[in-house]
Amino acid sequence: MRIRALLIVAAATVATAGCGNGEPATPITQVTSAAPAGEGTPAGPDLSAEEFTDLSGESTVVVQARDNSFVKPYIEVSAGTKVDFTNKGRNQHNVVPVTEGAFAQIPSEAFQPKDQDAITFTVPGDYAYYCSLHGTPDKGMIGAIRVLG
Ligand SMILES: [Cu+2]
Repeated sequence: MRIRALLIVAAATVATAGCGNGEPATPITQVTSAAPAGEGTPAGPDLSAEEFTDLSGESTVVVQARDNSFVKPYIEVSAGTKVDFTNKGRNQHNVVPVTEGAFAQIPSEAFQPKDQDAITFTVPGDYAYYCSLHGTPDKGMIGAIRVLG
């Protein structure tokens, strides 16, 4: 009897949770979409001349942060690939998308030496990033993930 009563309470809670104030629930996803190029897009690196290492077909790939560069800096992956950013350096780094909000940035507090943080890229597009401690959006410690459709 006691268990059944608890289940009923739980079901009632679930039923009301979604419609509290009438606003649609906002899905939380790590990767939203690559912002379209054009007005309002911050200046990023020109990727047209860069050689991208083809890692398509892998479910997980690793990008190392060293002192002070990303290895490999330009990679091509399939949609849905998990990219493990690993700090192999002796200094803290960070991973900041050039297009704000293109993906969740990895702050330096979470990217000390030996730290690893994964970002799964699901939406095709180019995701340029940089370490703001050792670079700018188009110079220094920079890289890009090209997500294929
Ligand atoms: Cu850095």
